[in-house]
Amino acid sequence: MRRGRTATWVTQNPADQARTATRGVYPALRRTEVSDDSRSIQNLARRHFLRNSAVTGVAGAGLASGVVGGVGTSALLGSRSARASEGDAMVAPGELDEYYGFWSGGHSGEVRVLGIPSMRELMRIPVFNTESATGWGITNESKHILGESARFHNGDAHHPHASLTDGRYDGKYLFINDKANTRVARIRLDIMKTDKVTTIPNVQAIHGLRLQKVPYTKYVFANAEFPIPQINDGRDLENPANYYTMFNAIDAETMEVAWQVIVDGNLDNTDADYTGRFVASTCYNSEKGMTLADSMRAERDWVVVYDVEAIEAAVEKGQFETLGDSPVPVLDGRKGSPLTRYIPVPKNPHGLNTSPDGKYFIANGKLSPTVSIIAIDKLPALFADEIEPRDSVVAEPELGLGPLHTTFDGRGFAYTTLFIDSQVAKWNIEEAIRAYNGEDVNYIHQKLDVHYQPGHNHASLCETRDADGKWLVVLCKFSKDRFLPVGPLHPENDQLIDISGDTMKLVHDGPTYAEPHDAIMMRADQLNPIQVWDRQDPFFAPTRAMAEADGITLESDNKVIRDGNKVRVYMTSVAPQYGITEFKVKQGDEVTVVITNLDTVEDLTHGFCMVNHGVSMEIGPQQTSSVTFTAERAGVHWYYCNWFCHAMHMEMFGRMLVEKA
Ligand code: CUK
Ligand code: CUA
Ligand code: CA
Repeated sequence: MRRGRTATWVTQNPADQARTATRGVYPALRRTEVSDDSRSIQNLARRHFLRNSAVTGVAGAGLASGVVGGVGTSALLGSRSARASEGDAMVAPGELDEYYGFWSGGHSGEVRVLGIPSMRELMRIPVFNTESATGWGITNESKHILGESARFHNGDAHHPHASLTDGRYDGKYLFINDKANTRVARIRLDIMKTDKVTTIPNVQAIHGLRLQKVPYTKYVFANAEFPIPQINDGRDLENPANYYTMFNAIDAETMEVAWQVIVDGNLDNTDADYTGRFVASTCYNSEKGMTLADSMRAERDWVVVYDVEAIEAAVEKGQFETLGDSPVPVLDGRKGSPLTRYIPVPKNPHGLNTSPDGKYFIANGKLSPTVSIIAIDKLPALFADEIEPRDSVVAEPELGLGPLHTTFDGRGFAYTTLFIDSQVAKWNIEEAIRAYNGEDVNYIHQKLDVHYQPGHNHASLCETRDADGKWLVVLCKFSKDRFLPVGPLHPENDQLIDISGDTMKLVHDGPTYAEPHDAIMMRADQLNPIQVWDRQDPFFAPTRAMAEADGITLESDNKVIRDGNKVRVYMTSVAPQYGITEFKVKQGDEVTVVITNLDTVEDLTHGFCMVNHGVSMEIGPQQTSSVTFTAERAGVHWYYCNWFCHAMHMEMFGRMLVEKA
């Protein structure tokens, strides 16, 4: 018991060091009375422990292991006892998690599925990356989905969000942005595969991404971050005054861009409201600076609010232009436009979060120790020009240094990450509004050290009406000393915090790779993925169409079809055998191998790997997968199954015989 506690407190020391070290980087920031005061209880406790535990932290380990019976290492004991003391974060072997977590894989370009609260990684879903195991970016099906952007092998995924109906997860889709190559992707949650990828025209670097919550996810809203010349064809290279970026709405069903709105400044994060009418984005570079210094010049930047209904009406009336070859309607939402309003907020704001009661947009100040609370019910008056933009800001509580993102427990509390302080602040929204109106009320209820430099945080179901205040994940950018060292590149540290009680309790450290940025959690009962593919699944419909044109029945035929120098090899697979174990082609032929897995058993996936050809793919139960490559070299080339499927899995092989040209 004691050991777990001690370990936690001892390792908090570097947080102080990190805080001191990073403070110098942000000279514009000042330490506030509020944050010091509100931390005093924590600080006292921590200092008390630190004084005593610098020694006992190490010595205590041995002591504790003696007491408990010398089971395993002291580190293991530490985490076990911490879990035991915090209650139900432990999910026993064979038990299932309560929540799905969907994690961005950051600049790995993928999405990961976790179980919460165990934090076990359940699956990886390749999206913008090329992936060896499933053949994503290698198979014809994935290349068809990636389209023209299949030539890119990198991605930078930040914001995974799941489709909603009436403000609740409907279990259909997950969407995610690619900042690196200006894309938005959709994942089908029934098969947990990417099924659409759209490159957004006329803009560069899709960053903030959120979904329409009400009445349903008709649109995916996506912020393009960097202003560029319009049209970006070599004109205005050295004339930044003519650079603009755009706010984008993508039709969630067709994944085509529905419309784009030109804005002033740049665009960072975004979120939608619970009426379906308003969406808001932060802008950190209202200065339209081309350098870091320029982008920090103003004391206030802004939140830009979009009136979706007004934009739709304008599109309907044809009040738009198109740019270059792109057919997408482009509307002018710059200052003075009836489609937008610009609300000044301090300073280089970052995260933008809608409270689950639908009342507020909260913009996180980053270079200001404050967050700005915008009352959504004042926005109709703002768009009617009955009030000034700043009149919609109903409070601007000081929380600490470097507020980046805020999440909610559905009980009136908000949780804001403080990047520079390496803390999460728990505060009460209504109390913060009362304090802003002059009442003497301490709206900050707790600050918890996290390890270290947190970016996003996300409480279970917080972006829906069902926010349940059970678990909070905090995605820390630095892990420093929290894990065994693995070289100069460190994992990030995604921490799980129990927020079901009055105080936040850290229950798990989760190393993750390549900066996940953001994550969501969904109740397990809100999803129902299938176990075996539907033979009519649209995922491999183009392959089925090709087979039909060749007169092939995928479910039964094992045939080689020659079409000039193109060879199509259609085969089935049943564990542990391919339907064709030998086929002959000529050197230089373009070979397409199409495999239909006839096994119907759950979890019985086959693979196909052609040795020395850079070819491998997954074929799940009842799935059809295909891959095309050139038979460049004469000789014998073995192929084999690379997903362990049967006792005779090693024997699941065949030969491609390539005749000399
Ligand atoms: S961003 Cu990375 S911590 Cu791309 Cu949502 Cu804030
Ligand atoms: Cu089929 Cu291994
Ligand atoms: Ca700025």
